[in-house]
Amino acid sequence: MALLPILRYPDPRLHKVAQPVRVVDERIRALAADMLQTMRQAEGIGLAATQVDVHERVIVIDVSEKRDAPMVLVNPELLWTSDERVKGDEGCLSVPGIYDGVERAAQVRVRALDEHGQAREIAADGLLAVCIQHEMDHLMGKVFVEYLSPLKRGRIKTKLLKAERQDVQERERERA
Ligand code: K1U
Ligand code: ZN
Repeated sequence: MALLPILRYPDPRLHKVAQPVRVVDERIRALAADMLQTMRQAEGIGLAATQVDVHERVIVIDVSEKRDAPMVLVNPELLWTSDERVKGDEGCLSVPGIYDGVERAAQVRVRALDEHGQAREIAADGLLAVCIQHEMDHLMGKVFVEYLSPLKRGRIKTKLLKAERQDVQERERERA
């Protein structure tokens, strides 16, 4: 298994649209295992392949309290979303340190393949429903900050670009 680098907003690769997986094989199982390890190490509850610069429709999620119930969703499709909406704060491993309110469907039904290529249907509410929608947005090239006002988004972009520049300078100082 390997830890994968997570792309950071505003990296343009976060806006690529992921392609369907043709076959769920060892390559996809290895990708999912690496993504789960990366998600756990970053203390996230979800991760989309887009965020690790792989543009295929794979997401991993674990919203369980003990983080011991991982889910792998390949080629996820939303079958149904409730009319009821909920607004809650979201974070994103590609937008570190930023949390803001996003409105989502309160309940969803999703069809996906698991890591063995078996078709599954999942009925979700609460944090799982929110996380599924957040990760499926990533596969469509959408980052949660795009739901925020242009003013907020601009401030977030500036802040993260500044942090990125500081990181680069720090690494250069360490190497010198
Ligand atoms: O996609 C990602 O970057 C992962 C993201 C998923 C997510 C979090 C909150 C709402 C919707 C989707 C994260 O895991 S960020 C970390 C985080 O916010 C969190 C961590 C532990 C418990 C609860 C939230
Ligand atoms: Zn995210």
